[in-house]
Amino acid sequence: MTQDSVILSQTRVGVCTLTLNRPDKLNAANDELLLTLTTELRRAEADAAVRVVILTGAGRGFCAGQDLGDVSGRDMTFTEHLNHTYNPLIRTIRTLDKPVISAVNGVAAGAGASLALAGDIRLWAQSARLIEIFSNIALVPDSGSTWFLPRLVGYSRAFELMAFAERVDAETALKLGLCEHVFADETFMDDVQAYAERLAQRPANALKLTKQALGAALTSTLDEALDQEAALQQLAGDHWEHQEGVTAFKEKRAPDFVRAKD
Ligand code: T3D
Repeated sequence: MTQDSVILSQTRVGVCTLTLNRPDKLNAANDELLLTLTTELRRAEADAAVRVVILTGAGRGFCAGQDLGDVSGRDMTFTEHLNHTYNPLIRTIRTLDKPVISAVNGVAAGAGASLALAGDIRLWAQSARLIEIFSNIALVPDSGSTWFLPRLVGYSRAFELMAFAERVDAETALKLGLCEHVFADETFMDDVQAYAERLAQRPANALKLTKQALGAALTSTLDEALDQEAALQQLAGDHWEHQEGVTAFKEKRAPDFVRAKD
């Protein structure tokens, strides 16, 4: 476990857990937290021992968005600040060549809601809630919320959630498709770790390329997506993982995508 004042990092069985660590403020984000988190994500990407990354929060919150105590006297405009901190973080999550799980253990508000939505997979604790809270302080949703939310729930529902800063509980989030699974609070991080370890057994190269293909397809035409699939399939097909998958099928055994080598 590496211990930092704002981000805790621990790697176990191929799974790196990065924990936002400002529990007294529900992990509200200051610049140090945002920049350190981005650096830690890149570190996890470069570490061959890491196959899956979990983002979660210490204490009872996931992330309460921008630390509002940290704003006055700032020597950056809003635009500069977003471009310096939140936007690189969100881009890093979405382009990381490993799956990122948002493990939403508690309230996710403002940019914290964006962070909760940014993961490739979103797992929620029963008591988690998401609030597009920006309009309460007369700001525009940022850090990707305007991109993520309408794609998940449709334009008008997204607008309503943003306009009224509605609280979305876990049951509603599951119905709306804001999360894939909800786990009991008591066993949440054990359940998330077990899920992540299962994901870590899957073929890492194929998942990296799948993430790339899905990311591109979200903004492409069908023709472009077909071309992209054809190009990426070559990279997947040439990789040892593919050989292992086919061999395992023929030998009627489970494939070993972690230890098998070319
Ligand atoms: O570049 C830019 O700056 C623009 C980017 C903007 C991105 C954004 O995220 S804007 C949105 C900022 N976030 C908020 O407006 C959320 C503010 N927080 C809340 O409304 C509530 O705390 C929650 C609804 C999230 C949770 O409510 P509750 O009742 O569960 O907890 P609480 O008692 O309000 O908070 C617990 C503590 O955390 C409390 O401190 P205290 O009184 O015990 O010492 C509270 O002040 C602190 N806290 C919560 N959120 C923030 C925070 N401190 C600083 N900044 C926060 N965002």
